[in-house]
Amino acid sequence: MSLRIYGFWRSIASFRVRVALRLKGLAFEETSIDILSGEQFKPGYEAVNAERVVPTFIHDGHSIFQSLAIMEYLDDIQPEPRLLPQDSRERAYARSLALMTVADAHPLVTPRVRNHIAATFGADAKAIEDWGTHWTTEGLATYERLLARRVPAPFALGAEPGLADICIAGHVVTAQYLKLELSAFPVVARLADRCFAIPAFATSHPYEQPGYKTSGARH
Ligand SMILES: N[C@@H](CCC(=O)N[C@@H](CS)C(=O)NCC(=O)O)C(=O)O
Repeated sequence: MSLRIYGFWRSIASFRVRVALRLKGLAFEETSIDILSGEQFKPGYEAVNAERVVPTFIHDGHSIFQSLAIMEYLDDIQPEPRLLPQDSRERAYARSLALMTVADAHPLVTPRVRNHIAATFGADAKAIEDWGTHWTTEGLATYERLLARRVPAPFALGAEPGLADICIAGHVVTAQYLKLELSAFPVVARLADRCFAIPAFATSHPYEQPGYKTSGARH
C-alpha cells in the first residue's frame, strides 16, 4: 500500500491527517507544499488539488481531499483503532466536535483569508492577529463549554483518542501560534496535554516537522 500526503508543516489540516495515520500505524510519505510562499497556486499542485489547499491524500494513486473526508476514509480502509465510534449518536457527537473547528473556526484563519482581509480591507498585521485571536478564542470557549458538560474520560468520547481529539488538539495548536493563554479553558488544556503525550500527536505537531526547522519559523 502506498500512502502519501501533500501537506505543510504549519497546516493544521495536515496535522490532523498526520495524527490519524500515525494512530492507525500507517506509514506514509509527505510532500511539502509551501502555502506561505504560494506554492499551492502553481499549476502542478492545482492539478493535484483543485481547491489549492493542503492536505491532499494519495492512496495507491487515488486522491482524496478535505481532512475530515480523509480521516473517515482511513477508518474505512483500516478500521482499528477507530477514529469514529460505531454508535450513531456518539458518531454524530464526534463529528460535531470536529466540525466546530474544521468547518467553523479554522477556515477563518487560513492564509487565503488572512491575505484577503489584508489586500481587500487594508487589515495590517495587528488587525490580522486580532482577527485570528478572536475566532480561535471563540472556538476554545465553545469547546470548553461543551467538554465541561461531559468531562473527558480521558479523551473527548472515552478511553481512546479519536477524530474529535485530533481536531481539538489542532485547534489548540492554532492557539499556540497566537500565543493564547489557555488558563481560561482548563478542560480543553488538559485534553490537549493528554493528546500531546501520545507519540502520534507529538510527532505530528507542526514544530516537529522538518519544514519548520528550515523555515526560520515563519508564521
Ligand atoms: N477544510 C479543509 C481546509 C484546507 C485548508 O484550508 N488548508 C490550509 C492549510 S491548513 C491551506 O492549504 N491554505 C492555503 C491557503 O489558505 O491559501 C481541510 O480540513 O482539509
